[in-house]
Amino acid sequence: MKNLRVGLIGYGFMGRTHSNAFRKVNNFFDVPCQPVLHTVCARNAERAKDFAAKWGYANVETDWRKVVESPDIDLIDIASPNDTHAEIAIAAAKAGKMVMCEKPLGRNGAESEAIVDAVEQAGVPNMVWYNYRRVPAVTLAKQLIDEGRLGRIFHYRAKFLQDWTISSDLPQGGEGLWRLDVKVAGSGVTGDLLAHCIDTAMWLNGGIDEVSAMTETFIKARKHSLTGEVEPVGIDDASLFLAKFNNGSLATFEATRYARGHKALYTLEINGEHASIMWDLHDLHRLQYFDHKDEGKLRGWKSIHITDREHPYMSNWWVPGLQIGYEHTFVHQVADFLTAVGGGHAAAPTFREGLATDDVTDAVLASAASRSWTKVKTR
Ligand code: SOE
Repeated sequence: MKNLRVGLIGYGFMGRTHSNAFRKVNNFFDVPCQPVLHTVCARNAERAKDFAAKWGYANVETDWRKVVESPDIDLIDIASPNDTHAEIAIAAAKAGKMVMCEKPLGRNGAESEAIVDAVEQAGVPNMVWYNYRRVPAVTLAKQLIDEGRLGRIFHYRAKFLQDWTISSDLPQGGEGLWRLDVKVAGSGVTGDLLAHCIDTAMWLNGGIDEVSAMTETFIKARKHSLTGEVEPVGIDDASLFLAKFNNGSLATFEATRYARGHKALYTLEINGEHASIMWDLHDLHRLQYFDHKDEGKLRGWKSIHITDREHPYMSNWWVPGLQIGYEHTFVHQVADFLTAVGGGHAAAPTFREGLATDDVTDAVLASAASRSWTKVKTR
């Protein structure tokens, strides 16, 4: 089996989810390559060393350019803050490396377009870590839709609710809080949370044609962790939008970090002509399914426990009835990436698909700013 030497840039929460996936994938999936944790790169050398020791990286580096240029690295995995994605991804592509990148791909469509151009010109495999596609229940939803079981789709409804930024004492910027700094993040919940909902939605139900959005920044100024000054907040704290899909179906999307009591509640519902689907991240191993074709007196919502061998990915894990969780979605993503690369195929979601999501988030922000319906850019 071929070794695939990984250079990880960034060691935060996402660096951990990715590292765990690289380590586990060969234990559970028959894939053509074996990821080797070659180098972890981050600005803080001491913490990078601790991370390397904990996760098994052989080397530590503080300059990402050295990792990108190293002939000993095959794959650059970008898990650093959003403002670093474009520069690293473009350099990695030019160096002929495979590139994986955390979501959102860029801080906006223009940045993502430059990244897409770079990987497509270089012809290197690439993938964005939109991990929720790889929740077995969500993958099953995709199969059911593609099999035509829902028939014509009328409605799509998605929400991603959190509550961790309600306190006005919470600073913006710096490690752990860069998601609140618009210069680093690009946007607030639109790029951080709605991007997940949009990626899943377009995968399940096709492209989005136009949107009408409303955003709000509830806390207008916060102390910046790096400058110590109270500075205006440029991110959206909440973002809601109506959308029309290319297939004619209507949608509502909502994301906020101000829904007290909700830590990471991603839910989606799809209503078709024949059947409906509901899914909830807090109960991620279940798919709620209603089929109008069922016999009348027994017709009702089914709660399908997605743990059987015929469910997506599940034959690779334990035995029927035993469920898996959040971290496994990243293992699935690595497994799919390695299988695709081994077979000479593109691994979805490609950077081009990541760009399509950023085009929608751009339209959402533009619509909120102009208070009008806005077409999503077509490419
Ligand atoms: C934000 O809190 C966050 O960590 C996102 O950045 C992730 O993409 C999401 O999956 C969970 O929430």
